[in-house]
Amino acid sequence: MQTSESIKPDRVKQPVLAERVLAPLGGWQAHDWGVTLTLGQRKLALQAISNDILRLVLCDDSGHIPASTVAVLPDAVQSRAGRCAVEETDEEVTFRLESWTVRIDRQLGKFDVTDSRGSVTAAGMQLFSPATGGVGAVLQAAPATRFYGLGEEAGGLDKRHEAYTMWNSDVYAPHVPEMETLYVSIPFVIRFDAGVASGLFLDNPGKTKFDFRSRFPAYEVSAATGGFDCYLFAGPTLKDVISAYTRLTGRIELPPRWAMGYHQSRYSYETQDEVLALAHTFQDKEIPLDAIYLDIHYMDGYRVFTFDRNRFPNPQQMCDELRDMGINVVTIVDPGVKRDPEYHVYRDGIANDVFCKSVEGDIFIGDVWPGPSAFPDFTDDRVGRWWADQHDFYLQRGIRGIWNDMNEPAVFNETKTMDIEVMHRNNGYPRTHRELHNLYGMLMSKATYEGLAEKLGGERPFLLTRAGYSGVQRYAAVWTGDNRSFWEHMAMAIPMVLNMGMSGIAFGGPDVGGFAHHTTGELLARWTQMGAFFPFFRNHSALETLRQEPWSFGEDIEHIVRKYIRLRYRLLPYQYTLFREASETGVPIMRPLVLEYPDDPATYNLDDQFLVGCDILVAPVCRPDLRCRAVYLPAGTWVNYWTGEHLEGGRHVLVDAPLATLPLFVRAGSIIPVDLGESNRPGQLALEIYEGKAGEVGEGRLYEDDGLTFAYREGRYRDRQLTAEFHSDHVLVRANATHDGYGQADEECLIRMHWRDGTVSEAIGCGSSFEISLNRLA
Ligand code: MIG
Repeated sequence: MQTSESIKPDRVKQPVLAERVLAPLGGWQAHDWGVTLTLGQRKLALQAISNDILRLVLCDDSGHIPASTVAVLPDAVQSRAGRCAVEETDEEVTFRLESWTVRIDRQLGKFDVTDSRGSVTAAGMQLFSPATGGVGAVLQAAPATRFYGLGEEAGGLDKRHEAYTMWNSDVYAPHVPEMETLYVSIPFVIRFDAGVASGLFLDNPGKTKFDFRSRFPAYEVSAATGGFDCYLFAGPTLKDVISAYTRLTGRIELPPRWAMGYHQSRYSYETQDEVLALAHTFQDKEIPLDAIYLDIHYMDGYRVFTFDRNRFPNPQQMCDELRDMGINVVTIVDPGVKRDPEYHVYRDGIANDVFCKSVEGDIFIGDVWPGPSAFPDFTDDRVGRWWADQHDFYLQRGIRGIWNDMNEPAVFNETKTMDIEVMHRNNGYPRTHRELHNLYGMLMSKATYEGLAEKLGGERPFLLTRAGYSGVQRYAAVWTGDNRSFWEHMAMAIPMVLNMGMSGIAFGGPDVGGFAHHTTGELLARWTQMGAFFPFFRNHSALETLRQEPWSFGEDIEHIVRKYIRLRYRLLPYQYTLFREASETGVPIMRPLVLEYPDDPATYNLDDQFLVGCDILVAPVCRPDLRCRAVYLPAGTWVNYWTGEHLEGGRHVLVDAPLATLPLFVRAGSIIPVDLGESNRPGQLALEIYEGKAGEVGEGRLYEDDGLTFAYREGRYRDRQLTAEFHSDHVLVRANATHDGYGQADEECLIRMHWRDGTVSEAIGCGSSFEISLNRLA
């Protein structure tokens, strides 16, 4: 605990800014892939990857371009052979690579990068080597510049005036806005100036810093170890930047439908009987549920890939019984393998030489739940495959989902992690843990996901991870770790998950209800209302905290919680389509308003409400006893989901929010596909249409497949373009299958037209494509 003494004047350290700028510009050499130039003592390579991606990378001491990390998809960096044109003046040299222009001040080594549209992607950029080692860059921005992205960080939406350190850390407490580091490191930032966006990704899995405070309005990105391998992304829109970044580092895979449902977790459901009783309670209370999580107590003395025989005498039978109820089991898997010569996984690991070692060859042993443990070296593909094979243990028992925890990696010691001098094998290019720290969790996820994908025989895996690095979105959903049952943590989950979404991690969410501390009925109700609209929707709580299953606080709260869990299932066809879109384009499912309304400054740091796709606006209540709240409605007309009232946007409105009501709006003119069954098994499909202005055409999309397998990759899916042409007395609704590889020809779809006056007309659409006119009721 700190006291006021810690800020005694003589203890405040002055910031050290001593550094060596890489300058002046020396010679250069054009290659068929780009250009290398000499800056001070170093060589910098410029490589145009595409019209919207430029790579700037410092060569190593022998003048070679270092290999990209696993974050970058190998196919994405095949730079196009392109000539580099050079123009010189006494002061500057201009390099033109494809559509990119890099203009460098000879003396200062300072450069501006402009994209094909002439838009500045990096201004006044200067590379330097800090006195403390490593390498960094200073870039100029304007006082009004906004910064988004940076993955999972605490604090608000706009990162201006903040500073973050990327070093994956197990932070049990505190998750306060000033936390500079959390479990996940995404060294990617989007810069946004008056509606124009560009991006920067520093691909370095060691410790990196992003500082938007110390040199304001300039900012600094730096790496403590390793090289400087940086990608710039052209806009002009935020979506363009996200799409370019995720073309480079990958997009989410479409998860199984059950992964998008409601999940119930607890540290821990401790016995087989408890788990089955839990499932039956959900069934009896008609609260849909897709997954139950088994936290560390299921194991035999915390040994991964084992079950405690007394607590779980027959896991297979348990899983079968749950499967009949439509419920999946997700087991936690930590990386630490107990050092125990009588434990087969440890013995096998030793026999196969898979554990992390020092350069001298000693196995690194760190304390975690099972006591002294060894850690697989996931930097070696061979080890990844060994780890994946261990999962046969779960698959054989009917378990389909895996939850990776403690993979920063967290260790119970002073530094909270692995010895930084551990020498990772890294597929034949050994590097210290210090240099690769932030990759550990992502590589664990990669090994697990790839193993499951191979073993599941065509079924899509579901994996949840706590730690990660850029690219982790290809393998796992990410939850935000050990939050607490505080209203503040509920509120902070919004900008955290929004920024994760803008950083490629479209599938994320917090522990609903809060993990540590004790929730209340009111907090659980409000948090479930909100959580129902996040991509990942799991209620999880810690040992010795008050129970927080939906029924834990009496019937009134149970009623509210059930209503919103069911609403989640009702809207699943809409969400499912958005998951598909995220997997295709990288554009997140859950969006800050600025993504859809980039010309509206009122949205630039708006982080207490959000959009799901572009048609649903959610404004959660994040304070106790509050029964109404101000909601910002952006331009257009918005329909109050509960009352049907049409409201003009471009302003704040005060909205009623009794405890059972989440302020929820639907864009007028939108077409929302829903599932009237509201359960974890697919039911009757319907389209809810909200009247738009006469003369307007509303648009929507509906993507469907079997929800479980990769068959969609072979064309077994149906994708429909939906339109609603609004006329004064009728609406013309069209569904047009742009791909028709799934579903029956005579399948019916209910159409519910919500007129502005509150009346609803219904009709039935038949088959994949149809056209139907519905008249306004007299
Ligand atoms: O706190 O496995 O973030 O979700 O329940 C110690 C026990 C370790 C941390 C995870 C939390 C999980 C818990 N784990």
